[in-house]
Parts: sequence; C-alpha cells; structure tokens
Amino acid sequence: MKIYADMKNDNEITEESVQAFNDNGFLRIPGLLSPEEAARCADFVMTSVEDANNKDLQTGETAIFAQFVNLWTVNEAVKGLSMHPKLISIVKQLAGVPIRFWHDQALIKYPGKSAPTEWHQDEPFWPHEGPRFACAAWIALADVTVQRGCMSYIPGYQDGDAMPIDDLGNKRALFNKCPEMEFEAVTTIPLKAGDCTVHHCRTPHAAGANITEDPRIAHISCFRDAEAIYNGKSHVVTDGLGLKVGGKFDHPLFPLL
Ligand SMILES: O=C(O)CCC(=O)C(=O)O
Repeated sequence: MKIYADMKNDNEITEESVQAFNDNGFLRIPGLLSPEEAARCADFVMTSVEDANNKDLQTGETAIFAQFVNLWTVNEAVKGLSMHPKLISIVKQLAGVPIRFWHDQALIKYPGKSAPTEWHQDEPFWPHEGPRFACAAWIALADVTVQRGCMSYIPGYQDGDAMPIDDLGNKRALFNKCPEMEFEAVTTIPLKAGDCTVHHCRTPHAAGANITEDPRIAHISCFRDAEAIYNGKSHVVTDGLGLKVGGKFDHPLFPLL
C-alpha cells in the first residue's frame, strides 16, 4: 500500500500519489514544512494557544486534547500556515473539484493531560450535505511518535457511509456501528515535525494519548468542496453565522481557494 506522496515539483504530487489517496483515504506528505519552518510555526501556534483571548474548547478532567479553533482569524502567521500555498496546491490535486477553506484547529496533547482520540470519521461532525470532497490536513509541528499520540487510519472507507457517533472518548462507538471495521488492518503514521497527513472526511481515524514529556503539537487545516451544502447541524464554527440551510458556505470564514 502506498502511503507516502511523491512530489512532482515543489508544490505538486504525482498522479500515483493522488491515486493512493483515492484508494486508501489518506496520504502522508513528508516535509510539507522544513524543520525550521515547523519550529517557527510551533512557536506562533503555541503563542496563540497560550493567549488568554483564545479559548480552549475542551477543558476539564476528561479532555482528550486542548482544542483551539479558527486561530487563523486572529493570527496572520497561523493564517499563513493554515492556508500554506504548498498545502493548498496538494489538496486541490486531491480534491479534483473546486474547494474552499473550512476551518483550522490546533489540537495539543499536553504531557499528563491527554487521552486517546477514539475511532471516528469527521463527516458526521461536519454540517454539510453530500460534498464531493472534504478533508483534514494534520500537520505535525513537533515530532509526533506513537508515544506522543500520532494518528492511525483504516484504509478504504472513504467511499462508504458516514457513521455518526457522539463521543470521541468511547473506544467502541464506531465499531459498534460498523463491526467489520474492527477487523481491518490499521495504518499508524508517526510524523516528523513538518510532515503532514491528509485524510478524507469519511476515513476512520484515531490518535493515542501523549505519554511523553513534551506537548504533542498538531495543527489541522480542513477543506471542503466549494459546492457543499450547509445542513444546519450544530457545529462550533458555523453556529450563529446565519448561514442558510440548503445554501452554500458563502461566508468570509470559508474562502474559496
Ligand atoms: O489529533 C487528534 O487527536 C485527532 C485529530 C482528528 O480527529 C482529526 O484531525 O480529524
């Protein structure tokens, strides 16, 4: 199974790499950022995360991670990361249809303060109807090993159904809905700082707890089909924006790319 993307030039991957994403539902992009760029990004993402004006959405004893959504709207440097030209170029290739930005989120697993992110697909959490494409690009801003909570994926489910679950902390939630998934081979992908994986919104994925002494710093940029339709489901990014149910995501928070 092909997991790694091969670059055709600085900003484009090969057709075989696009095919691997279409076959498996995820793809690893080695060196999306140079190690120096990744270190700079880690600094400004952590500065944003530590800014008291930016709210952690997952506080409390049972928090799986600290979660900061849409930091791109309050920090120009984060915007440059979330909409990194190389990333956008690659995601456009993977999408094959016009796309727009959906949201970003920093997901930090602090030492001693994290839990496993259990198996789920993103699509049921996202308030859109019938998109031809939607994905999340998970960018490691520090080395993320198995022990530090790297991501795992189950290949081959991107063209199937989306199974709604309501608890990212319940290890059986997805398998109770789709028992055959539990018997599939899992691909676990440790990443070096600056590497990225892109996964389709129906690809089942999970991440471990961070049992190391340094924070797991991940920045996730999400993209979707420009034509996707808003279905009115509650979501922290869209609630209160006044989007029209049945209409497109035409709003400055979701720029066309
Ligand atoms: O980083 C994690 O722990 C989970 C991330 C995730 O579920 C996602 O990016 O869709």
